[in-house]
Amino acid sequence: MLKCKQFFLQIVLLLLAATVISAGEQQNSINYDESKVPEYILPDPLVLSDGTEVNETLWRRQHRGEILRLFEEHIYGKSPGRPSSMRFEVTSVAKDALGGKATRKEVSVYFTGRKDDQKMSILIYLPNGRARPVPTFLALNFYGNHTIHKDPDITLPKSWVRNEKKFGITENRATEASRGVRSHRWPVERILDRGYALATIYYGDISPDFAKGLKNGVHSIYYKPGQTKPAPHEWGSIAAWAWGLSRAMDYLETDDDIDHKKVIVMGHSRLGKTALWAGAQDERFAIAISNESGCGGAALSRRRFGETVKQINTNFPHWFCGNFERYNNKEDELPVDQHMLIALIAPRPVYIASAADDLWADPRGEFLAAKHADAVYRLLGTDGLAADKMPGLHQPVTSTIGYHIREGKHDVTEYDWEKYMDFADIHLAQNRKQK
Ligand code: GTR
Repeated sequence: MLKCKQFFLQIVLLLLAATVISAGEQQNSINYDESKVPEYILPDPLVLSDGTEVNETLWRRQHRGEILRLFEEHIYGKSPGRPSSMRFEVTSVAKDALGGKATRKEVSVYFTGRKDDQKMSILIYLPNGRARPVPTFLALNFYGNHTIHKDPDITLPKSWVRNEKKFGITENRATEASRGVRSHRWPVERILDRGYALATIYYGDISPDFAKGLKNGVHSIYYKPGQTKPAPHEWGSIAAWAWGLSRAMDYLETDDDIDHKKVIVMGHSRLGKTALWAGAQDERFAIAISNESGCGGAALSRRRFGETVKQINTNFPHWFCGNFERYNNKEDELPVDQHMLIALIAPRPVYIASAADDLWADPRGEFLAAKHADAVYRLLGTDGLAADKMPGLHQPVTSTIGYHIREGKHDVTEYDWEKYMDFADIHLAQNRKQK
């Protein structure tokens, strides 16, 4: 019996050692040293493969579409369009929410038109006492609409939620315990005071964020009989979340309280990647904002600094399309890099934000992608990015490509929001007097 126990213990120790070594190896293979960034050549968004230089007409008529298709085919996967039978239902309107400051609306989007099928819920806060329609921030959230504010009347999501003990989520179900737990990332009152509306959706309503979850979310509406996962060129989760943002835009266009020419799509981290992809594909978004989106978002993949293509495809195999795996450790073979994603948003304003301690997301790579999108923005007649060098901490750049890096870690702070609203004030040319 004793021998058996010792044997068992040895096996456990061996397994443990193996895990530590492989975690260590993984850690070592992540580069945080600027001097070790390999040399790389970025694809030029303004030169065709046969050497032809792209002028404004060629960009607008042809080349923009070609680049968009490369991102679809190799990175995010192709998404379907607007479902023909989709329906919206305003399920509640409270004109005296948040102590009278706001009108709160909740809207159900039934993707197939059927109430008992796939649906998402949009939570909207409109500022009271302001002329309508109002410009609006649209952003997905990570744990449910009820986590962005303590407001007791926000409906809890019914879809799968990631377990998080500190938020009181244990059985993949939202509970009362998580009301307001993420409110520090959502300065709702301040957004309203500055004359903006906020629309938010729980991203899991669109597609639950785990590899096997692609069976359950909106993907399932589109599978052919017997299909259980997307084909290698079809949409992964990020594309599905971006698709959800476009469906929200479909609704916002019908809502007279919302200035649908002034909808700003914003997101943090994986949802920052999503906001950029949504902004790139859907030209109805007036502004796109990426908060620390990193690898597969604003950061250049070829730098291989912090999170790499291989890391992200290994840890999150469902985020991108199957084809993206071809580029694990082969970043130089990618037909595009992320500066071209930003360029797809041109000439609409775009804001890229980094945090100094968030090296995993490669702040310098995020800035450089913004910088290398500048040529396209200038070709289309804007002032591009008004910074040659990476600015210091808390020195926001507010040209048509905006950028800041703040101190601190991976998060969304009030500082970030203030800068986004300043940027929106400038570029939507309104609200300035009312601040
Ligand atoms: C990390 C991931 C990042 C970023 C982040 C997030 O684990 O490696 O690319 O997306 O998650 O979304 O919070």
